[in-house]
Amino acid sequence: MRILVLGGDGFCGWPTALHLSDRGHDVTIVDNLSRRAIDLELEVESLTPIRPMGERLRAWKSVSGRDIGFIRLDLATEYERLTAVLSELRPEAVVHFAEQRAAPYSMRSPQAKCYTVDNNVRATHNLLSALVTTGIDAAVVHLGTMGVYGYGWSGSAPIPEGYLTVKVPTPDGDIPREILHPANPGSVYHLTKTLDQLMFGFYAKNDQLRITDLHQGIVWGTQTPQTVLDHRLINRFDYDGDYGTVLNRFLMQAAIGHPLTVHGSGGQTRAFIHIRDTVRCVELAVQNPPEGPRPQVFNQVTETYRVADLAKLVSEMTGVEVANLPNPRQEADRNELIVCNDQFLALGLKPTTLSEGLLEECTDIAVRHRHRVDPSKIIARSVWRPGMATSDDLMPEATDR
Ligand code: NAD
Ligand code: USQ
Repeated sequence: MRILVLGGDGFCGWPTALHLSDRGHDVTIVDNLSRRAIDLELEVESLTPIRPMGERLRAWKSVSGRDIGFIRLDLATEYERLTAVLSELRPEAVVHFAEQRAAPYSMRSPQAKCYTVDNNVRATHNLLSALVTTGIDAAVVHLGTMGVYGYGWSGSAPIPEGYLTVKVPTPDGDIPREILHPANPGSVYHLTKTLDQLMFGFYAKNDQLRITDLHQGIVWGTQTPQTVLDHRLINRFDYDGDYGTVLNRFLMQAAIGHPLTVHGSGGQTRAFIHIRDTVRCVELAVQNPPEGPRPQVFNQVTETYRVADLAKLVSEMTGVEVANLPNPRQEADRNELIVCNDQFLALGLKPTTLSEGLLEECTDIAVRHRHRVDPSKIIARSVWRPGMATSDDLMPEATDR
């Protein structure tokens, strides 16, 4: 298939582009490289030394013999160019990763809140409108988030895949309806993903766009079978307080002997998926577009864990202590989370579960690149409301180097 990977320079997009190319698809990456620009703004770099896009693509050609195209384009602001690209390439599938994806970054300042809303909402809407304008009937696969459901709203009831069956009371008795699961975002970033859902519903109903929204959990790990083929293909590894996600942060912290930064009690339960499964799930979604007049939602999740239990696991594996820090986020201190993921399992996904081998692989990467860590970037300092407490640096001697 001809596939556009929007956001294909990012943590999930890059390995997905390689995976799809490896499977014989004709892949073009569209990205404005804004994630690299945000690294400059935050004065932090991926723990792994990611190469410039041109070098990445040349490396892929040399190991695989396959070409991946690249178009530098801002999906949120360059609507005319987007329609031109769609008309020229006529993709059969479009995978949409191209949004500002960090919850802490989205809360760090009024400017970051506005940027996240402008960028994400406009990027998604531009894509949908451009597909209608150009008449391209591509399967759209969007990377959404488990966070649209919120945490704790449904207690111990399993979270369904997008739609909830409810009874609507009428004078003639209750009638059953399937509604979009109530949105309960926990950050401005998550809020944008709930808005995406409404746009998908409208464009599926009005224009018959074929859309799959993947409600993905927290992605962990770094490498896939393709990114290990050459050091220039290495995937990015975010460890800083804004973009680093919890399990990768713990593994990196263990590699440098930094106490594991549990926010609050660590009673938060979250859903996880390994990056190897992310790329497989996206391919399954591309191959299985919806048939009906509404978006299809898959929960792209393989396991759930409590943050404190992850910290305990990493601590026992590495001997590094756990630190319970003030939580910079406005979130429940403890929640249950049971998630349905039957659709991907039915499509043949064999989940990669959190195993010591994979944790060690990730720690190895962190150990190999630990000289690149700036310990002053580890503590999460973006707060949900002004005045919320954050921790001081836990390794000030290393920070002052
Ligand atoms: P990332 O920031 O590493 O990658 C996003 C890419 O999109 C970047 O390369 C960025 O430059 C590009 N981009 C952003 N705005 C753009 C625009 N307006 N025009 C063109 N390109 C643009 O993020 P990621 O971790 O790879 O996440 C990808 C997607 O998956 C996001 O939408 C995110 O919400 C979703 N997701 C990620 C995770 C996770 O744990 N990383 C979990 C669930 C869902
Ligand atoms: N946490 C810690 N210590 C840390 C970092 C995080 O205790 O050092 C806690 C947070 O307070 C939170 C949980 O771990 O309770 C998860 O935080 P995270 O940063 O790993 O994940 P999150 O902010 O939810 O965002 C990530 C991605 C986002 C994606 C989301 C999927 O950045 O793009 O949408 O995971 S989900 O969480 O399922 O909504």
